[in-house]
Amino acid sequence: MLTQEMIDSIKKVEATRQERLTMDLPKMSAEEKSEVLKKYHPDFREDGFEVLKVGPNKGEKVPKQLCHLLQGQSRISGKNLDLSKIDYDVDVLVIGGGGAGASAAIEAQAAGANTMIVTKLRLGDANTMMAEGGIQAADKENDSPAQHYLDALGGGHFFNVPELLEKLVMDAPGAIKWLNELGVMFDKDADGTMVTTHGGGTSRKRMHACKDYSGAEIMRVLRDEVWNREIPVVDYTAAIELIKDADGKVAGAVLENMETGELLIAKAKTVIIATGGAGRLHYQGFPTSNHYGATADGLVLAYRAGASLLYADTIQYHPTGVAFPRQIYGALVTEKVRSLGAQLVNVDGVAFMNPLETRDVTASCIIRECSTNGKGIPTSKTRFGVWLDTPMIELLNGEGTIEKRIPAMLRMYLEYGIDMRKEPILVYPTLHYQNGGIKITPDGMSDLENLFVAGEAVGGIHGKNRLMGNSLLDVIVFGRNAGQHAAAKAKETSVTGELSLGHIYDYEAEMKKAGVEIDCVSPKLLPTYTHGSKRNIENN
Ligand code: MEZ
Repeated sequence: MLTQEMIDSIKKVEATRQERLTMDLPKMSAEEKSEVLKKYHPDFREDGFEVLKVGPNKGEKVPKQLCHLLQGQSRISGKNLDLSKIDYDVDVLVIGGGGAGASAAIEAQAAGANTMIVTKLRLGDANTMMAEGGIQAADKENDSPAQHYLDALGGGHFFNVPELLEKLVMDAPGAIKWLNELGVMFDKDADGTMVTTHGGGTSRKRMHACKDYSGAEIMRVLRDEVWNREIPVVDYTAAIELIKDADGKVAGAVLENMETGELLIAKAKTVIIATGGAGRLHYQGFPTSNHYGATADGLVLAYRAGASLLYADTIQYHPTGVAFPRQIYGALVTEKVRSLGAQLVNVDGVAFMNPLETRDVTASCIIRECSTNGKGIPTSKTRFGVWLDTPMIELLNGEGTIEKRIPAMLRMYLEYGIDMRKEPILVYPTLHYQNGGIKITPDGMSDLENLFVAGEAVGGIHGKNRLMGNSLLDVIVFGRNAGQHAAAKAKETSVTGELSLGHIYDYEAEMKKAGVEIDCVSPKLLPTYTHGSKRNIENN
């Protein structure tokens, strides 16, 4: 039920709507952006971070919850494991069943490698499935990979690793073609031309979409392809530590059956981590748009084994998470809503910014509006939101646009009696993406020999802030890339001597020496939602 305060504010939004329809909302200057980021972006809140005491990134700050997990107690600690008893023996072991894992497995198998996917939930239970707005690729005549590169570089504050970004944009048109040929039903005009839109920070319309369930459609097709190819999938089984061989090369993983707790050994010539993000760690008490399994497991496994992280202190808060109703608090309201013309409007009916600034800037401006400026709309005793003026979409693009272009969003709100075609919706930033992750080279390999990484677990592609649609893209580009290189590497490598977990014991010894106070077991695998932990997301 809308409160009286909300109803009164909606009247103000309606009163200014006609004038705002033709209003040109200016973009912010570099100085203005930098100021608002420093003041309001959660990445700049010192109390949200802790400094690592051990490992390759010792001395660097990372989000508190991640720090505790990276310095947590191993799940194999105190357990007597027989590493000579091998349960699975493959060429390429893919850890993770989302878009990156599936793409990697498809390519690895196509290259002739004996490939297996292991996933703690089911194939497709991943952030890829939750992605809504689309996937970027410069494949129209007025666009080019160079233009795409410049947009993403600016969005990433010039921190993107150049070789990784180059690969992302150069391989993008091929990624769309691959998906299209596999059967993804992209939005197309009557003549078959792909429909493309803008996203925040893009200079060309290059967002390809499948309505507002682009990720689900892509995952549907990738999952079918994995099944059609009969690639083995071991589900409800988590990887809990990496295994090395006598030469220190990564050579498999310890697995834990999520139902029985049984520990299993998978030996592999190469391993691909495709475990996704960390939204379910609820950094700084934020709600999240992420899948239930997003608990940074891959980062923990790789870090303990000695792989470096890059930009692990930069997190993306999607500007428009649901702020009301509370049943879907934090769920994603796709950026496409703003691409289609909806403005961000405060309690007084004022459009306070251009809605297509980059995500970090937009999220910061919303936080400013709801905090210092006192222009947010209360959604509970402690929370606020701002309006996303969705009826503008129909006025700007014609009646029926919302149903045609963002039908899932329309349905989600109708479930709660809110018709976004007629009334604006309330939004607030939600924890969406881990910009940083495990450091890789363009062939997808981490610092560790034979350990490859793909998807959201990678750091560096997007610099310190990713643009919309570049995540589904990196999942495909770097997923396929890791699969191809891991398969090629598997052909020329062999597992030497006995399997070992010595690196885990060395890391434990390093933590003891550094006086780390261990307060959790990691990887976390699943989030804990108890009454006690409810306060995690109450602070906002
Ligand atoms: O890339 C994303 O994160 C994306 C497309 C999200 C969205 O707003 O739909």
